[in-house]
Amino acid sequence: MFCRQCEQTANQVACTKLGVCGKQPDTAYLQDLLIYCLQGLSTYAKEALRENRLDNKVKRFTVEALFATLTNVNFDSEAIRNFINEAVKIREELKKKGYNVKETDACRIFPVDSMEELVKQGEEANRKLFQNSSDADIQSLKETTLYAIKGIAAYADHAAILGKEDDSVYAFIYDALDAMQRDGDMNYWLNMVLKAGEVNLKTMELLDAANTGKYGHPIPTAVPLGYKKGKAIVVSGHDLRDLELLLQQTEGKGIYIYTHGEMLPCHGYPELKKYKHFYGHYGTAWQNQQKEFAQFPGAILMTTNCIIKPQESYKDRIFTTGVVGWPGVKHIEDKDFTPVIEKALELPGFPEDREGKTVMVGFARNAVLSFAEKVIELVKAGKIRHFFLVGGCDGAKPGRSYYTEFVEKSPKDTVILTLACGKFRFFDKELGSIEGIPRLLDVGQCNDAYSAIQIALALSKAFNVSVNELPLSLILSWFEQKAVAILTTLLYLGIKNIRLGPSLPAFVSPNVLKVLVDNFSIKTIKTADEDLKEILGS
Ligand code: FSO
Ligand code: SF4
Repeated sequence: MFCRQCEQTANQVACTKLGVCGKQPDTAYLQDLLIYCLQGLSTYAKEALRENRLDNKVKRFTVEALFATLTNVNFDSEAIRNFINEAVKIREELKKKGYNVKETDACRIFPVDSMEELVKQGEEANRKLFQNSSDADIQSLKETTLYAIKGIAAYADHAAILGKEDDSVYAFIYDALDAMQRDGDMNYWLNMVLKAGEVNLKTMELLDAANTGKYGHPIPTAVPLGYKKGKAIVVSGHDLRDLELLLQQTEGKGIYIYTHGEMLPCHGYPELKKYKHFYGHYGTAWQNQQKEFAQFPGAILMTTNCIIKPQESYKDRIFTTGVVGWPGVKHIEDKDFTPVIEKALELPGFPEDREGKTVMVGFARNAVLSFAEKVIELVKAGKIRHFFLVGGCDGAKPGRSYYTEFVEKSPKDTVILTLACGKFRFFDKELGSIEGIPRLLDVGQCNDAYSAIQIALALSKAFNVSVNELPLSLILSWFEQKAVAILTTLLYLGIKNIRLGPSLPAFVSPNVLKVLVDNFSIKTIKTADEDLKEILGS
């Protein structure tokens, strides 16, 4: 296998024997074959969409299939095989419509029945996708585009589930997947990366409209970290609709619902927080799930990334849904969560109440902009010196303690905006407030990066300066492909001086890095002390 799509890739080069994430080589090859088949499908779908003749089911299928190949989403070879077969079936149906396309090898591949042979086809696809290029820079930019597309697909899927779609997003996905099979110079591919950023912004806007349209604008809400005596289900991943359905299906059943990881911000949405049995938050970020789920006395539901190998101690009480999969773990196909509910009722639940700390969520764009005037006043009066956006993914590497230290050491006249699961390194810290404005503002999930961008744009408008001139620094942590998509959006918006860690993507070649440094002054994190000093000048 050869996979280097995420931050924890082996030796910061590539996973070649087994994924550090637990992905088996066979599954990795099948995922590559799926991407390859999606490329072939895109060659026709692109034309069909241009002529407005593409069935919506095909669009939805495409983003789901891409989503399944993100890090920590689907480890089930059988599920990936089904996606492959479906992709080729759709491609053949489109082919029959007689579009005038320039066919590629990926337009002609047919999956074989034997799993062993199918994996061999995947090996060949892997070579073509990742090891065939004589130009490391083009390869690097093609991969950056591919991973950004995977991130876009994840956001597009979330938005589509709530009824928000836009053909321009699908059109870009098909165009880019088709283009990857062809040539193009460095400039062409640099533009493609920036275009991915533009399309991702549009996709995140759709998702923001979908979430706030359906569940209301998040409002500042205190979320208990303790628990209630009684039966329990913990929900992880990112999907608001799955949580809503579970809340509806568990109403009056004597079960408390807890969030885990990136589901924490769900407590801020009016249409979700109205459920009395939607109690609190359990645990921290995804990489701690094995320990945390083992201790949870109820059922567990994984709605999207990030699942990691379920331990024997909870394998019979964890469930997947949507595009998530793990071999041998019960998958809820039809959103009837009865098996999860029955399992929770069988299990002991928490034996007593435990009062814990609380954390605040709900500082998305609407809430923050409601006190923007006060913030501007405080900035003008010198009471707020600087804003930091400390956001992004969490992960297992020790270098990530940088982010905790950075927040702990940030001076008292600075405000920290945060989003995504990286915040679990400091989400329960008491940072106090500045004249009533909390110093730590949780904007939401990684899926809410759009909200953070809107806050930055509103501040830049209020101060009549560009975002780059604001007293704002972006301190980002990345892990998987949604973060790649967000990064391309920040580049598209011309945001400079981003500090990125804990390490640079292995798929960024030295020349591509040079372009990023020369044009966007992108930096890797140093130490918290050094970076704070460099930013604040003291
Ligand atoms: Fe974290 Fe995982 Fe949300 Fe990522 S849960 S690491 S960017 O999938 O999605 O922040
Ligand atoms: Fe390795 Fe990340 Fe790929 Fe998993 S997703 S195989 S950890 S690079």
